[in-house]
Amino acid sequence: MEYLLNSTIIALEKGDITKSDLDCIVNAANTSLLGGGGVDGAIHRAGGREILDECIRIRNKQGNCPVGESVITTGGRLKAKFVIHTVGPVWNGGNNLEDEKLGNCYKNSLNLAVQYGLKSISFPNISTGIYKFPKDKAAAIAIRTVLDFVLQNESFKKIQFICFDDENYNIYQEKLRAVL
Ligand code: AR6
Repeated sequence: MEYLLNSTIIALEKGDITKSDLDCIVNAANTSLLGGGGVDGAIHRAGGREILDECIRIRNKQGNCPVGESVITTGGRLKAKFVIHTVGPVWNGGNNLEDEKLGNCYKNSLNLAVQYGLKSISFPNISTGIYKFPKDKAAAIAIRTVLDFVLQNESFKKIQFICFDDENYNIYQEKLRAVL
């Protein structure tokens, strides 16, 4: 499913983000940047050692990556040239700035992609797996943050939401239909 907002295509896909051929994919990482399960594990497995080596270099330089912030590495063996690693909040009842932190993940990742001159980006459903952020709420934040960004910044050709599970896909489909 694709929509046009200003000059940016907003796309919704179902599937595996490691197969994406966009300029960059976003990883739902953790503060250590050293890999993990879920989409993080899949990206490191598919992209290979080069990604981890760069994560280790970044970590040695700046320490842990704070929640809501993003760093960029090579895409290694992936089709995507770059991976933007962002750290989503763990859901902890909703009164611990979870919404704001999740919005920051999307905003900071988009800003980093712009800094690197990247024209297309693919997002997984950050925090909605192991970190247990409610999917409906997470989708609303992701969509609002991305659309707000696009209304202020025309530099992306394509921004994709890629959903691994049917539940997220159906939620995104409904919400995007309602606003675009
Ligand atoms: N492609 C796209 N989406 C995927 C893929 C894939 N290959 N695999 C899983 N997802 P999660 P989190 C979806 O748990 O909740 C890691 O251990 C999945 O269905 O990967 O942010 C990190 O190191 C879900 O909708 O990330 C952290 O410790 C979404 O990706 C922790 O998990 C996010 O699920 C981060 O937890």
